[in-house]
Amino acid sequence: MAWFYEHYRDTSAVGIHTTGKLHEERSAFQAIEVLETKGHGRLLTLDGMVMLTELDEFVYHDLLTHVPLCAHADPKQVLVVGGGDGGTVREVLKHASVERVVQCEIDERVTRVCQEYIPSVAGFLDDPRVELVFEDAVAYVKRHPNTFDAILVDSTEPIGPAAALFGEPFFRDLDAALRPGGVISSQSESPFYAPEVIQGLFGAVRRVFPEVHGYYGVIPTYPGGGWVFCMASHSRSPGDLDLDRAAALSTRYFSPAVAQGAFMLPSFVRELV
Ligand code: AG3
Repeated sequence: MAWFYEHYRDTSAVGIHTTGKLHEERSAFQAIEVLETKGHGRLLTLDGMVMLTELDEFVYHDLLTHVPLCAHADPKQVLVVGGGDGGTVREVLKHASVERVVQCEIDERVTRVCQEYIPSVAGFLDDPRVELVFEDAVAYVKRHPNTFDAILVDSTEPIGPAAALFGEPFFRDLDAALRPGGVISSQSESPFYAPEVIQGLFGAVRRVFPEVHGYYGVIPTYPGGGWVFCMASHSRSPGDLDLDRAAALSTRYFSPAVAQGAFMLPSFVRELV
């Protein structure tokens, strides 16, 4: 039995006990692997980095999705940037107000592989409200001004094509793609191992949006475990969270208390956002 390790910045490693390889390929964009594990269900890696395990993906997908959607007054049109595994879309679909969710993923192979091997995550993409787009979200967003109520940035590490998803020009385009009252969220990396990525991202977002709020959760299979998220808009703040809607969702991590508590940041995280 082999162990999978993601070595992080030559500083630490996440280790997961694997029991077999279900799939391995090199797409036009990256190496894609799905591994069976002893205690984490199935594991998806891209270029050797953990994207999700079935054990803990719910924490990440709940936070990225339900926090901004519950802060929005009435989200109908939602865009997921990246997120090719379908986990964010699965959570978006839990919101009764949502009429359409577009998943814009650059690498179609990620979605197809997850549909085949990780149906607990990708098995909701055939819902009639879902539209799958396979192209670089940087270009897609530019062509869709004033379209979405919420845009959820489910990116990989800021390397290669994903690097653009952490910069000010992209957030300006997201702002233009939002309808009035719109809100965005973005996964924002590890405060232990990538503090400068967090600072860079929040700095860029603050130059575009007046309301910018960091929140935090623990995803054990990501480097360092603790993980930061960003919510931004022109008008919506944590005080606008609809706690009744939060309570009505069927979720394993998210709850009204979590919706509010996630914004209560440890001091060393507060300094970064
Ligand atoms: N998005 C990737 C988060 C970053 C993980 N980083 C790492 N393992 N070094 C997750 C995609 C889930 N939809």
